Amino acid sequence: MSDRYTVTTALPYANGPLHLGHVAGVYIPADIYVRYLRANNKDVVFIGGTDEHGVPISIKAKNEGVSPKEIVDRYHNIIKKSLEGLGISLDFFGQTSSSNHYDVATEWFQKLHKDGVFSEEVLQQYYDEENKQFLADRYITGTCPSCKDEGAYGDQCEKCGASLSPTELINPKSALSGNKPVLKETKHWYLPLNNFEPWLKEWIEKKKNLLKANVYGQVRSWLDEGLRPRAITRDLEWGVPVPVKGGDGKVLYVWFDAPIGYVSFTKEFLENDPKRNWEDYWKKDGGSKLIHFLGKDNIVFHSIIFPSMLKSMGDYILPENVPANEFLNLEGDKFSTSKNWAVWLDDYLQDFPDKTDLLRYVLCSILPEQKDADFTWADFVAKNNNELVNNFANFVHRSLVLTNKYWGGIVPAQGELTDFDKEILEELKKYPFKISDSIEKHRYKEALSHLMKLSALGNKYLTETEPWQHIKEDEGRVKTILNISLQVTAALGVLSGPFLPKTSEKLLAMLNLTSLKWTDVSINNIAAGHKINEGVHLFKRMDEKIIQEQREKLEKAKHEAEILNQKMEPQKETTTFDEFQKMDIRVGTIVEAHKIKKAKKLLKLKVDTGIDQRTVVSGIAQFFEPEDIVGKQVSILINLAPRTMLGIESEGMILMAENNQGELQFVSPGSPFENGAIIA
Ligand code: B3M
Ligand code: ZN
Repeated sequence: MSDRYTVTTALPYANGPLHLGHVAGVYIPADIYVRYLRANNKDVVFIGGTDEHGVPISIKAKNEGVSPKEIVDRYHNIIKKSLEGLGISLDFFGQTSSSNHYDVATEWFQKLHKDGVFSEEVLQQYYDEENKQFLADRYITGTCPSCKDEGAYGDQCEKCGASLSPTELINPKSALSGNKPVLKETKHWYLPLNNFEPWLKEWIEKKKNLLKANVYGQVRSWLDEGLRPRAITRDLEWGVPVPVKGGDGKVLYVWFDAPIGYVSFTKEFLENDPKRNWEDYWKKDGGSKLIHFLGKDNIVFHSIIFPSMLKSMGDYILPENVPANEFLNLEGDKFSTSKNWAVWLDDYLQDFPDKTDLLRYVLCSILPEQKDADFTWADFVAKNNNELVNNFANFVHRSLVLTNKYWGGIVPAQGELTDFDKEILEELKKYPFKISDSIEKHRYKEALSHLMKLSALGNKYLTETEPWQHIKEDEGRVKTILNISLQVTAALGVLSGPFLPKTSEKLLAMLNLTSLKWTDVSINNIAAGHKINEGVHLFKRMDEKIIQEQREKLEKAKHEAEILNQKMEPQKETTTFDEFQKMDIRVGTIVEAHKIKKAKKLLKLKVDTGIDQRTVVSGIAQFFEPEDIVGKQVSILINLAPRTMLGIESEGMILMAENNQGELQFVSPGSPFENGAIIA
């Protein structure tokens, strides 16, 4: 292992809080890895932050009537606090809207521009004439050419996942005005990925054995399809301004500036550090290994686009590995912000403030490393009760309690060893290596299962040797058994550190052990004669009613989102009082109602308007039976110009209320009222 590491976590967009999907895909594995490296005395920087550009952020700001900066600061703080709450041990959590980031991204663009890396193209792009704005990415919607979904965006169809360009949309519409956009000429800069293709192919092939199969497969298929130049500028206001001639009114594409954030944040973090220099973590001379943690939708950016940028910068290192994860689902369905189908990290921390290690444990045990995985509350409670309480905490508790009970907390010495004792110690010796090996291969689920097998081994040892049965007749034997149990317990204290940091800390404090290092964990972890402290339960049994409570909470949030998402008809244009006064609306009573042959939707009504009795044809047949509405009081517009429908002259209109589902209700007086009364 080289001794220096630059570890990054993909930067979530700062327009919402984090949910467990983000946490499982990126932060849990990254934090385990970094804690492991630190425990092995490696020199690490662990860098994360929020991605604060891109159209969705501008749209959210516009909808709320606030500045984009206000939005990104708000969510940056929420995200940062929740990650700290979960014990994600990032060294620095930056913002791509910071002035330092603007400086670094500007330098990169200028250098690559000067070196002739980019190509330029003048092209036709959609433009909203009312808002005087080009419509990049999500500012334009329309029908997806692949699946025909009507809600596709200019960069992607969320229904079928197709990646799109705005001109491919059928019936394009501006997300700003709703108008049909026009094509207008504009100039953009491109990163000609095609130029990097031969080099990328070679580089990826060399890494084939190191990369996870899902990552290699995705990169290979991009390369096999052939790379095309990719636009790296946009006609937008919010973003890093394009810092070269002709760049007025344009900004860097969010995906160009965001990965540069890893570099700018490292720089900001180490700015005032007299001992460490940011360049050691990014330039070839420093020899650092760059590891990017991310979800599968970000693979191409970290294994094709950003490496091409790093390579073009000349003296920068390239990613050593890109351990991307698949997606986590929730109770069988995809996490969805818009449908509010999510467990939000900040919510979890509020509901379970003292259960952060439990969440880390559950997420690590189901990490979507090779394929999508599912988080369920039933599994959450079961894992707590069956694995953490019954296995891990139970073993630790028995070792500590018995030592305190028999010898006042003084670690007893080993006597003569039986074959079984030797077997246990032989096994114990292997665990630090097993766990290290899995972590270094980015197999975190497997690493955690080794840890749990070690505590199961300890449990089995105590259960089979039954020291409580022998304390009276053979104290020497019991001393050996407890000594060995405490060797396993101490190993668990250190080896659980990357996965369960708080538990590890508590356990080591109970053992009164501060000096044991990962690299020293073997069979002599705690010395005879050492004084330990009282043992407390590390995990508590959970009531199964939590499952129901949390499921109900999910359903409730989803239902609330459904109501919010119901599309209300947009408000009509302003009218005047005089215009409104022209309508003569009266209370009337339906005195006759008949079906009309060959017209499924229409009823022929006779209405008493207080002035006369007149015929009205009304499109309500699908909702009301004639016999049910005779005698009903309604509102009727009596001065509507007569219209003939199916040969029947209609002399007015019955007012109806219509909801989103197209259901109808009469607009009637609250209690019986005179026919002919004026409604105004
Ligand atoms: N913000 C995309 C995402 O959250 C993007 C990652 C940037 S990493 C440099 O999925
Ligand atoms: Zn589609």
